[in-house]
Amino acid sequence: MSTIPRRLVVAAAAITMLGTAAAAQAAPVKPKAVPYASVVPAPAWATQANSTFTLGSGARIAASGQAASVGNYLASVLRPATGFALPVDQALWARAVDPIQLQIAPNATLGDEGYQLTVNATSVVLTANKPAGLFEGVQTLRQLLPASIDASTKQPGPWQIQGGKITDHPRFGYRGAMLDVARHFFGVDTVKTYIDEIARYKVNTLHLHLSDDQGWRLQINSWPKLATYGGSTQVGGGAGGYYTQAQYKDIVAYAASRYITIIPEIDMPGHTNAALASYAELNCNGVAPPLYTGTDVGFSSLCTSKDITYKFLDDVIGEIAALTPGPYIHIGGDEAQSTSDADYKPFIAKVQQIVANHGKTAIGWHDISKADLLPSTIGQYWDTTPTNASVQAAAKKGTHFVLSPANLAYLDMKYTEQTPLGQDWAGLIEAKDAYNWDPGNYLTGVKASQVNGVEGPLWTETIVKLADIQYMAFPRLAELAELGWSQASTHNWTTFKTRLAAQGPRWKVQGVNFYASPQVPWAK
Ligand code: NGO
Repeated sequence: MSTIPRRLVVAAAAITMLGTAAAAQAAPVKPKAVPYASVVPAPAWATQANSTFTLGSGARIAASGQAASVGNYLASVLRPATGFALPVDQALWARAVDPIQLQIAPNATLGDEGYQLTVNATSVVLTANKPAGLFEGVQTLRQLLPASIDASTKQPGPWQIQGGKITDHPRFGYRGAMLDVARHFFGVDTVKTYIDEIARYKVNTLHLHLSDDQGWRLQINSWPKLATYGGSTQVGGGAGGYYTQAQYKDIVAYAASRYITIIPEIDMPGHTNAALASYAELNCNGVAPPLYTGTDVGFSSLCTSKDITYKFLDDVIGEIAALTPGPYIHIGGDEAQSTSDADYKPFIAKVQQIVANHGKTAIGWHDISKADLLPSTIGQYWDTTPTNASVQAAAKKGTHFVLSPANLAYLDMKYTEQTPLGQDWAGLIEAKDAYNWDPGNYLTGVKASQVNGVEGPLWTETIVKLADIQYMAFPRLAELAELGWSQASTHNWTTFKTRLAAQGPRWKVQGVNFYASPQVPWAK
């Protein structure tokens, strides 16, 4: 029998463990340069060289003229983990001597968002036609650094980048995410965090679903009760909320600094209970219904026969157009089950014209293709089968579409039956399902040239906080972003899943709550 008191044995074991931890700290595993083949979305063209660039503590970033703001952004995302000062030189002489150089340089093949990245032992040179291209190139550069670069506190490094060259540009111009802030309201900070997370994957559009039966989420000065009363609750009966116009402008400006266009949606003529509850005169019977906190759809409709309805819409769309620099206003148009087709078609025709009168282009869920559309009006496809007669008929007349098939692109669908959040009406969408389709040839009767791109909508009936948004969006939004950006020739689940796997450690470092799908061989 041992004579050593038990509590001393435990203490000794603790000391040994501490010793082991200290030893592990003394010899940290050095992060290695990342292979080019792990970048998401896959670049159009990439080749690796045998050299390695090391970002040193004295490094400076040259970014003059139009490149300056992206240079400042690059420095700001690299400073926390490196702890380096990374001054940004705006003088022209800096181009030749600084190790990191961002330059605007004409190159016809790169378009508005393309870029070229050249890394050798002594320099990293990023060139693009436009600042947007530099911004997308910076996202690639971040992924070529070890995952610890994404930490918010100083990490040991070394900060190496594999030598090589990338020439990259997107397949589709529209690469979007949608956040439903109506079913549950999300504050400005949550939206900004989501903007930063989607920007990493070269998503360039954030569609905000600003109104629905359960809530109206944007202050409208000419109809103030929309927000103060119509925004006062949400699914389940919580407090709801709304953005003041100043807060909305702040979101728009923040998104613009990440080269993301905000598309505001006011859903109509259905999904309008919050507005109908706020103003009795918008109802055909002149009686305001109570606020609604359930999750049914299809029960509400604006009164399409009243003049006041169009005065209301002109005021609302006018205010939103004035607050929104982007070219689009989304008019919803989905699930108008309480509006007859005879009322629905002229209503949509009138509203798209109101949008045009305010200098914007209308987008609507593909249900609007039942109506006579202006050549500029865009449909957003959300059905679960690739064939739809009115979509085909509109396409024949030239309508363009953004693709969000609910059984492939809806971020609120569960991954598996066990997923604690989300819905399953359109099916389960595991990681492989989200990737295994081609937006270019998905819709029957719609040519690839009529597909503007893809969007991942996140409806929030069951989503209440940032961690929920992240869990449903990642990895699937990164997958959809790849379908939107990468050339069709790169499409291959077997190689893609390894690239996607490299994102896992990055999300962990960033504190992004993602679904660790068993279909993906996540990197440690
Ligand atoms: C549908 C419906 C939304 C729901 C969503 C849930 C469209 C365009 N309208 O998509 O109101 O929130 O499904 O998945």
